[in-house]
Amino acid sequence: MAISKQSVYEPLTESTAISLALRLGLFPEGTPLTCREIGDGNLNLVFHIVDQNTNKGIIIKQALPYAKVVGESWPLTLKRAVIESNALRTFASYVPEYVPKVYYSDESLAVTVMEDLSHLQIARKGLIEGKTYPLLSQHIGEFLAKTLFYTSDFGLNQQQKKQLAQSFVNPELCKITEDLVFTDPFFDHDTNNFEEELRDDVEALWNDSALKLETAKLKRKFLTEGDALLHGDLHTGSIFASDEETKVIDPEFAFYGPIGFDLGQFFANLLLNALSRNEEEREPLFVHVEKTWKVFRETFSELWENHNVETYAKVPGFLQEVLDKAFTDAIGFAGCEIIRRTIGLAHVADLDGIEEKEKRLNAKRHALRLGKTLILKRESISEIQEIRELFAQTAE
Ligand code: SR1
Ligand code: MG
Repeated sequence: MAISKQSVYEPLTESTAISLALRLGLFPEGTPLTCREIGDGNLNLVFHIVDQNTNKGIIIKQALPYAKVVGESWPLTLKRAVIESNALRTFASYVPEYVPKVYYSDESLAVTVMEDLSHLQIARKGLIEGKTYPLLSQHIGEFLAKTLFYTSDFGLNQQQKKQLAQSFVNPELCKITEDLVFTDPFFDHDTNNFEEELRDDVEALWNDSALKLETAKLKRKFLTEGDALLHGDLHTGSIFASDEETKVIDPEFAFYGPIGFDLGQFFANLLLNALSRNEEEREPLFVHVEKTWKVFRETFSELWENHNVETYAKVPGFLQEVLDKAFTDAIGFAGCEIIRRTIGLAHVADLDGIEEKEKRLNAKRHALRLGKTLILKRESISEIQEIRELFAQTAE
């Protein structure tokens, strides 16, 4: 679908978003439409447009030329909108059931028009309310195994893979992750944000050279390894869910990176939710971590056996080597994500929303110990069930 004249970027309002939807022919002229800006993320505008007659809607997402969470002082490329719509389309070619349909995208307006998922709930919100989403780990395990396998050198021939990787070079958004996940929280940097009562714990972390060395190794993997097309920001706020359905949204951080990264971010955000719960309510989160890995491993292995285009695929031990590395890296990346969501720039409502101060501070101290342990011990962890043991051991 094309719009008649060349679009010029300007941030949409609720009223110009309706005009755009009509201009695109997504609703017949004269349809009674309502529009609300519902973006609650760190970076973008999100408009929900609904036909009052049918109650059917669409979403128009627009990138702003700066990071909303900080303000206009932090300029940010609009190209991320193209990355996002292309990533959604690429993922849809492998797992259409796990991503919203993209109806239209426009590079100059930095918009992606997509399926309305308002019958689902953002998984972070639901998990904070105590929901468990029984199929979440089955779906995310499959989503990750298929998208990572089919965009890697195991699922694509090397020429196609390199061309795809080229179209997902995403330096500005990767830099956000390099800084906010892998660097700033481990140094006394002005982007950090934590309660003064945590200062001793945070300073201990800044002075821990063993931790810094292991984090440097993980950052290097993120900087240099281009295994497969990643979502790049797979926290529970990037997932819509219900008891039956799961949809992954917001892949504006997509790029070619290490296979374990998305797994690690997802594990971390499940564990951050577990940290916010009372002990007796944590089990569903541990089960999700374990099942995500199990489903990922089984699905990836099945694809490896039946669809691998790499000549060395059948060499005994190669699959195990790839899985072992993804597992170890994922645990380390999870540790970095837990630490940065606790003391870095972008927090999570799971922890910040704990109203009672002592309880919140204790959960955050536990998060810092758990994150550090996952980074330092990742190479000696061989079974996913060990994560729940480390969670318990780092409680006090
Ligand atoms: C300035 S952006 C802060 C965070 O929000 C995004 O969702 C990413 O997680 C990023 O690190
Ligand atoms: Mg996002």
